[in-house]
Amino acid sequence: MDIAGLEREALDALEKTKDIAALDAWHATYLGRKSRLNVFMRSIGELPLAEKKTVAPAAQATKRLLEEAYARREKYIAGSNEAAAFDVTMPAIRPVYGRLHPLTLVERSIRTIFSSMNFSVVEGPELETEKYNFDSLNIPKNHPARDMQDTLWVSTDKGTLMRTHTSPMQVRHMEKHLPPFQIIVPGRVFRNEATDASHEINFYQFEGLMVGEGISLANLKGVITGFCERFFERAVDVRFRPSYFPFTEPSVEIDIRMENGKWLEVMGGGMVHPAVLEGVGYDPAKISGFAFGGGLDRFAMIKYGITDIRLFYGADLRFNNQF
Ligand code: FA5
Repeated sequence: MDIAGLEREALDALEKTKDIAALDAWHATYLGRKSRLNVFMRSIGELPLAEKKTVAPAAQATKRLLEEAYARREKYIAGSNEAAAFDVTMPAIRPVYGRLHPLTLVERSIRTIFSSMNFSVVEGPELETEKYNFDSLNIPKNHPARDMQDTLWVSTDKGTLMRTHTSPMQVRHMEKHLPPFQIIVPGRVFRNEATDASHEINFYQFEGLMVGEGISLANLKGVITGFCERFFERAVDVRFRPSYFPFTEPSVEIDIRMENGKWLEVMGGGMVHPAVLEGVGYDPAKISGFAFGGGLDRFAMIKYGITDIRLFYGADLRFNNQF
């Protein structure tokens, strides 16, 4: 038998196979147990020794070559089937993109606006001590003012609580810095109170504090009004009402008129109480400051026209994906 002729014939036939069935048939003919090549190889043993020595290696070489060619062809056919299965005219699968939560968007906007007004952004601990959350803010033990903010105490650690407001950072910052400075403190706060459309047990505040010489309530009004106009990108009605906080004197509550005409309380604020200034070693005769604590969720509600604060925490993607 002519090995070289068989090899050429097999390679020609291989190139004509277009699918797996044809390839299988080719394998049976040229490489399988009953293939001509195999039958021939089995008969080599009967050849005279001299012939055997040349024919056997040639037959082996052909077998290897055909096996390699077969493997390549198999890959090629599998690949071209994959290409056929991929229909480029099919509509694409739309990737699901993550989105930023509306409270994150509002927090970022607050950071940006106050930074541009030369405020530094600092953060404080959510797990606070009674000392910073109440005592150092001129809220004595057993004073009814403590009841203004229902507290979640940490039962395993006496004197430890989940901060009820961001105001403890006023004192923490003043203890470590000398005026003048101005900061904002965005952060999460916790209160043990009943929820309704404008109250959550877990919500966000942003504290503001500006301390220096000659700081007055007029500065607070100017900063808050300027901030609101930048934040809402329109002229807004801001109302300052007299109020009471133990750590400010005088104290104000700040409301904003919503689109439905109703006023919503968004902030407490005032002039830092002399007792608080003295507590951190400042001289109240020389140094004064204003502070405010804004309800971040409330600002988000007004900005996006949301009438129930609880929607922010419902983890409903139909809500979250609208922002
Ligand atoms: C305070 O928390 C004071 N620390 C604010 C302050 C800071 C006064 C600095 C003076 C100087 P108040 O409890 O009123 O105050 O809360 C401040 C704001 O947080 C409110 O105006 C309101 O916008 C928001 N807020 C209060 N309670 C809730 C609640 N349960 N859910 C959502 N927002 C709330």
